[in-house]
Amino acid sequence: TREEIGPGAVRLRGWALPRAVELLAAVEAIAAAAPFRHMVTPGGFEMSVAMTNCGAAGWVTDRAGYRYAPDDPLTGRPWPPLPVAFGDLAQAAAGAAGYRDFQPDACLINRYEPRARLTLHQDRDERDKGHPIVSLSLGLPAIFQFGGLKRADPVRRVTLLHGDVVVWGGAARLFHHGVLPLKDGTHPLLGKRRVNLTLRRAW
Ligand code: MD5
Ligand code: FE
Repeated sequence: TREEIGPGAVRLRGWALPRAVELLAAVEAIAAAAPFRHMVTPGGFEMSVAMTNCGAAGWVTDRAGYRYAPDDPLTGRPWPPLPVAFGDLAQAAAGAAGYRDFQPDACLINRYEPRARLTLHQDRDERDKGHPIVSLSLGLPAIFQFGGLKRADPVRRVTLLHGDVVVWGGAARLFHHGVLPLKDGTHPLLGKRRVNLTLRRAW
């Protein structure tokens, strides 16, 4: 089911369910080459969410700032390639939401364990903010919050479940958003974890 949850933001409930097992196998393979790690913010805080990337561009943060980088700072090697299936899935989801010809070059993979969270922020490190971001949720449910262009704008909460896909485009592309601390639980496929894949056009 396709629901507009904000201006330009479309949730496709359960859209990735038929592909969940294959997506998770691909994530395992990526993490074997580019392990999940807790990056440090420019302010010096270790993030509670563990991250890795695949694709030509990978999102990184350290004391020097936020940016996209061609190489994994942990291994010194390029990020693992973006699986063709990820690109195809993202393009199909973007198309279903009304965004033509989406060609991602980056996939940030976020791993949440109980209590991990993402504080309210905007995604501003991509060169052309005209491209949407496709987000796929797997594992434990998350309470996602999104507000508006201004940090102080009121926030709405939506629950994102295993298999849900959200395409963030239009005005929502630059809305502030975050994830509340993950509630404890056990998912049949992922155990005590939530994994979110964001497919992006970084460069
Ligand atoms: C997550 N990840 O669930 C989210 C999904 C991130 C991040 O926020 O930066 O890694 S992406 C949600 C998103 C992206 C772009 C715009 C908006 C939401 N929005 O306007 O609300 O791990
Ligand atoms: Fe974000």
